Amino acid sequence: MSPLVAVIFDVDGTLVDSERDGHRVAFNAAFAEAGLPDRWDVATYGQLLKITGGARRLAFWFKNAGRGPVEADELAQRLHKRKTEIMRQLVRDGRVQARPGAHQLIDELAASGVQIHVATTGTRAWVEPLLDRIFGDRFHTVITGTEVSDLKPSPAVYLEVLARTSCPPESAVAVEDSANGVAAALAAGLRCVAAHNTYTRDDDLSGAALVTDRLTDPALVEWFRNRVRRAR
Ligand code: XBP
Ligand code: MG
Repeated sequence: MSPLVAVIFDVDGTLVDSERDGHRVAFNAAFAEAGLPDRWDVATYGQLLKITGGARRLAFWFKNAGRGPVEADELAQRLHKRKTEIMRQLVRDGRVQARPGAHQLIDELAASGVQIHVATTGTRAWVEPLLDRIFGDRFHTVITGTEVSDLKPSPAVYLEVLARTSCPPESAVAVEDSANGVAAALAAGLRCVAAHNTYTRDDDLSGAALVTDRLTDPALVEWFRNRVRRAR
């Protein structure tokens, strides 16, 4: 097995618990401000998470509600812009928290000399302040949905990290929480470990080398320790 040189983290649902009390709240606030009756409850939002990317999620919703494709896309773009501003404010207000164990895992990997990167579908305008606020200066390369033309399950965001860091896929591992994320990592040729959460516990994560329900799982910590030791 190739030595572990880099670990690439997903953000939403993996490093932070951001969906239910972050993005969902921001989408609903944007609907309300625009005078629209649409609201996403916790269960509905869970279903919509199958569509990655906030603007694509909105467009899918509006089309499903019977709006024409052009109107749905325009409305989605406009609302997503506002949703992104609201999400930035939620981040500033400290409403999005690290997933338990995220700091410890990052600290241990950093101490072992592994490079740590981020590959997310989310928008850079909220991703950057969020990572700065919660994790500080921990990440070497951060690629977001803003820089790539195709979102997970496309491998584009992972391929971009690998290209920019000149890292071969067999020397890196992705950490994900969802079926779309695992599919994206595997399609980029990466190994992947998955820590699902409430929203993704029924996702098919079987392509991952290890599946757990928490970042604090000793099996996950041990999995990395073994590979880091081998790298040295
Ligand atoms: C996360 C997403 C994102 C967020 C919302 O998926 O799909 O769209 O839900 O962020 P992953 P934006 O964790 O697989 O990267 O509104 O900025 O898109
Ligand atoms: Mg995710």
